[in-house]
Amino acid sequence: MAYYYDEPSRTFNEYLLVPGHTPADCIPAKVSLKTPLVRYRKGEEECPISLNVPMVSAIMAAVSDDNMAVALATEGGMSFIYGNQTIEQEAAMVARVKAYKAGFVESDSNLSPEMTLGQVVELKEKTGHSTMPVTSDGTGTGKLLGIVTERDYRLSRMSLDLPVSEFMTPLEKLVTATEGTSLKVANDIIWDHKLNSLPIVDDEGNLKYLVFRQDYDTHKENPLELLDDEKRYMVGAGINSRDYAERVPALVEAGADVLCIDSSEGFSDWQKMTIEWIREHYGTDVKVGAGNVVDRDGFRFLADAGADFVKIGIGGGSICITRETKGIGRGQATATIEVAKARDEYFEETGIYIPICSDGGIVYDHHISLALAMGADFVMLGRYFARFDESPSHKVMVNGTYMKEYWGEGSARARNWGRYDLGGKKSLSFEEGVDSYVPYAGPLKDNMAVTLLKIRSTMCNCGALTIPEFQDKAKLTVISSTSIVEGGAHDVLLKDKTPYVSNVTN
Ligand code: RVP
Repeated sequence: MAYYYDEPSRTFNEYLLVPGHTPADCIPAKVSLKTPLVRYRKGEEECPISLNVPMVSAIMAAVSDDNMAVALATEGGMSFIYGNQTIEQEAAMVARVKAYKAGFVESDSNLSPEMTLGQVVELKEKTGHSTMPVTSDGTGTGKLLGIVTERDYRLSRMSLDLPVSEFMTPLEKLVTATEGTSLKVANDIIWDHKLNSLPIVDDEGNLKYLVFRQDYDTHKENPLELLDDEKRYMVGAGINSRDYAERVPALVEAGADVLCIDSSEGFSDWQKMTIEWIREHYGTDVKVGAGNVVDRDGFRFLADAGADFVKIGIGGGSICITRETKGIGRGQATATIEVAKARDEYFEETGIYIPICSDGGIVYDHHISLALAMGADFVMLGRYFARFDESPSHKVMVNGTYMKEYWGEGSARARNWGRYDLGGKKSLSFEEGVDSYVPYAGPLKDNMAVTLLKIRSTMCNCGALTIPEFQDKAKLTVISSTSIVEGGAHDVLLKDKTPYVSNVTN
C-alpha cells in the first residue's frame, strides 16, 4: 500500500516567525550571515568553503553567467554558472570570473598608431569610451605605445586623416604601473599624478589593464565579497550526470570553486555515480553538491553518496510546472523542515555537517528568513536574480513596464532535457518549465542590500546574531488562511503602491 504522510505539504507562505527576546546589543549591523557551503566536521574543523551571505543564484541560463557571478560574489554570495551550454563555453565563463580583477579593466577600445582621427571618433561613438590605449597591433594586449583621450585632439582644428601616432600622448610621457600592482597602490599613483586612468603593463611592456580614477572607491566598499585564497572571486558551476568525465576536468581547470549536479530530481543512482567518479579522480579536493530532494530518504542517499551539500526542492520554482505535468514534488517549507531534521540526525550520527540549500519558491524576502529558520544553510534563487541588470537575459518593455525575460531550464526555450533525464530514448520529451517575464528591478547591489537588511532585522527580532543561533532560537507557527490576509495591508484604501505596501520581491 502506498505511504501517506501525516502532515500536509506546506509552503513558506503558510508560516510566520514568532519574535523572541531581543537583547540591547542585538542590532542588524552586528548580525553575521556567514554560512557553511560544503560538508565538514563541525566542532572539529573550520568549514573549507563558507558563503558570507546565504544566497546563491540558480543554475539557469537566464540567471547565472559570469557577469552575475562577479556581481553576486561582490556582495558575498555565489553563482552557479549554468551547465546547459558546451563544456568550453561554461569553462570560459568560470575562467572569466576567476580572472576578473575588481577595478582592473581589460581595454576594449584600442588603437594602432596608423589609425586616423576619423577612426578614433568612430570608435568613441561605438563604445562610448574616451580613453583609448594605442598598441603596436591595435589590440588590448599589444605593446603599449601611447594613449588617446579627448584632451589629445580638437576636431575643429585637426584633419580627420591625421594618424594617431601624430597626436597621441606617447609612452614616454605616460605614467604606467606593472602587473601585480594592487588596486590601492594603483589608486595612490592616480592621485599623486592627477591621472584619469593608469595603464598596467607586463614585463615586456604589453598592456594588461586600465585602472580608472573612480573605481577604487566603488570597489573598496564591499566588505563581504567572497574571495578565494588568491583574492579571486569565488564561483560555482553546474554539472550533469552524463558528461561529467569531460565537463568536471574542464571546470576544475578553469578554477571553479565548487560544482553542483543540476537535476530536477536527485534521488537517483546517476547522481551517486557522478559523485563516485569525482571522488575517484579528485578525492575530496573537488567539492560537489547534489540534488534536488524533498525528504529524509533522498537526503540520506546523497549524504551517504558523499555530496558536499544537498539541494532541496521539487516543483516550487516560479517557472516550474513539474507538479502539474508529473504530479511529483513537495511544499518547499515541509521539504526544508524534514531535510533539516535529517541533516541534524546525520550530524549526530557521524559528526559530519552537510549544509542544505533550499532551492526555488522564494517569493518574498521574508521567505529567505523562514527557510533559514527552518534549517536551510543557504537558499538558491532564480526569479529573484533574473530581475536585475546583471542577469544575462534581455530587458524588454511590456505594456509600458520594463521586464526581464526569465525561462525555466525545463522549458522549450532552454531545452535542457538532460536536467530531467531518466534514461531511455530521447525522441520524446515534454516541458516542465515555462518562458516568462519578471519585472525589471535595477542593480543587484541595491536590491540585495534591502533583502539582507530585512533578514538581519528579522534575526534580531528573534534575538539571533548568527544563522546557527537563529535556527536554534526561531519559533515558527503555521498560519491560517485568514491570517495570511491580515498579513498584508487590509481594510484600507491604498493611495499608491509605495514599497511599504508590498514586500514582494518583484
Ligand atoms: P525560483 O527562484 O522560484 O525562480 O526557482 C528557481 C529554481 O527553479 C531553480 O534553481 C531550479 O531548481 C528550478 N527550475 C529551473 N528550471 C525549472 C523548470 O523549467 N522547471 N525549474
